[in-house]
Amino acid sequence: MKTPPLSLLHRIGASDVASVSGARFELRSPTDGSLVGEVARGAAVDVDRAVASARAAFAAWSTTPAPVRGEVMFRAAALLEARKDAIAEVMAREMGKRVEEARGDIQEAIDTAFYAGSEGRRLFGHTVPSELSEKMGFTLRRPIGVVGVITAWNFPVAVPSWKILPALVCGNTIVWKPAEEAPASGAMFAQALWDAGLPPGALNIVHGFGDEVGAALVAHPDTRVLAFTGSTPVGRSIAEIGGRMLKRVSLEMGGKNPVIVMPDADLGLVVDGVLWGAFGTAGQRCTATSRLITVGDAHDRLLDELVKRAKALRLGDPLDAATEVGPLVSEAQRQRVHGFVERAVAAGTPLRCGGAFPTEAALQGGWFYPPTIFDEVKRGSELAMSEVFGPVLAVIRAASFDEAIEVANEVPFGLSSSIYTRDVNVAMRAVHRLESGITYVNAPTSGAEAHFPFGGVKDTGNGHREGGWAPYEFFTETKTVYFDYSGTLQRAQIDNREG
Ligand code: UN1
Repeated sequence: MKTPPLSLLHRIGASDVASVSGARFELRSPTDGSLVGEVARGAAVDVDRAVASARAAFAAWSTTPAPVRGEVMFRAAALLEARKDAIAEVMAREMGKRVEEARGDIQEAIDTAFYAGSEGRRLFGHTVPSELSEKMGFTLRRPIGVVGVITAWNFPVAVPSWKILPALVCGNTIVWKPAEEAPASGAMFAQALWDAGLPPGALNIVHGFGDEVGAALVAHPDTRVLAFTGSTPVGRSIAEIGGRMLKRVSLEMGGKNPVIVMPDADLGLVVDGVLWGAFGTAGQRCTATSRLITVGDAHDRLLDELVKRAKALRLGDPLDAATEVGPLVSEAQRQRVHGFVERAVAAGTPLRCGGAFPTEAALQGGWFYPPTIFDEVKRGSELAMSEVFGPVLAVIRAASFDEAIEVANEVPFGLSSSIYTRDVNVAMRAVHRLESGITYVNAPTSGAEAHFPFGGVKDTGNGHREGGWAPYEFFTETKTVYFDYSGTLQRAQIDNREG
């Protein structure tokens, strides 16, 4: 099954263009190292052109009626549906996600497109009585301008859709830097929008690397809004630069998501949920389950079965339907993950499975890493505190519910969390006490749906949410309108106090 390498260019206005410098980079499959494509490698000058294109497109797009903007989303959703298999295959080839999960990634964008399309017929403001007679007030939402979007490789279509589709429905125009590890499926997502009638320039793409394209996009005086998914250090620097330039910045960053298992939990359900949460997408999710906090004797009744099932997960080609865990995205990522494992082993942490590069001949061409479980992980240790972004689960014992909550909350991140229990009182207490933007009850830490707010607290985010209704606030400015139809000067705070 040899597919010819792709050739990806930037998209600026209506044209596919090479970099001004002519530079390109290679996109290689993490499964077998084969050449997936060659991609234009952008720089600041390419970003300048793309931002100019987005600025030029703003006048017409921002004054297109929002319901009409929404109709583009509906048409794009239909095209994404029709192209789902083709995009999923490219996604699996370029970044190693299993095809079934890749299809889910694209479905999340389709769901987001339907939501965004219908939001074009809402974009509600408020109507509020005035304190003066024959006067009223209301708010409306105005587009802001050019949005710079920078996204990660692990959800190459879903996560960009969370930013790009609401931003467009709100009337903004965009310059997007897809992740350099997954630009091809991203470009296919964008193509659906253009084919759906999105006018040239409303969405521009500049491919390339963070320090060359991302940095230029962040520092450009004409990107009034920045929306980023990636690491906390990069997000922090975007917030610093954006802060100085008074940009609006939305950040979606790391996680160290816990599952708490109470002794009364349905342990079969826990095992299924933890395997999916920890090893789905080879653990390369912001929402991955990376800590399993067991309360009391749940630990001993759970662990052997969990380890047995983790060992049985089948590593392999993400395009093969029988595969349960695909490769990691790159050699650098595999080395990074293995570094965490080596340091934990050196510290004497009991390794229950995984922890070494696979030896099977069929897996030698790619960046495979087996599901890895460490037991008796110490509170405060590196493995208990740091995001690994790979298939590595840290099991931590807690003596009580209170201690489990303390453990869950003692990391710098706060994206997702979960508790398994049959006791509704305990579940509701956990919901209120867990420091995270998302909490699941009797379900794993991954599984966000497109119509709910998504985002985290502490070092995971800066207070914004994607998904559902939240981004429509973020991507618009509120205008307050006072409408006085009295025909006289009415002074607020003064004339209504005359008695
Ligand atoms: C991410 O990992 O950046 O809930 C997004 C989930 C997915 C989205 C994850 N629906 O895991």
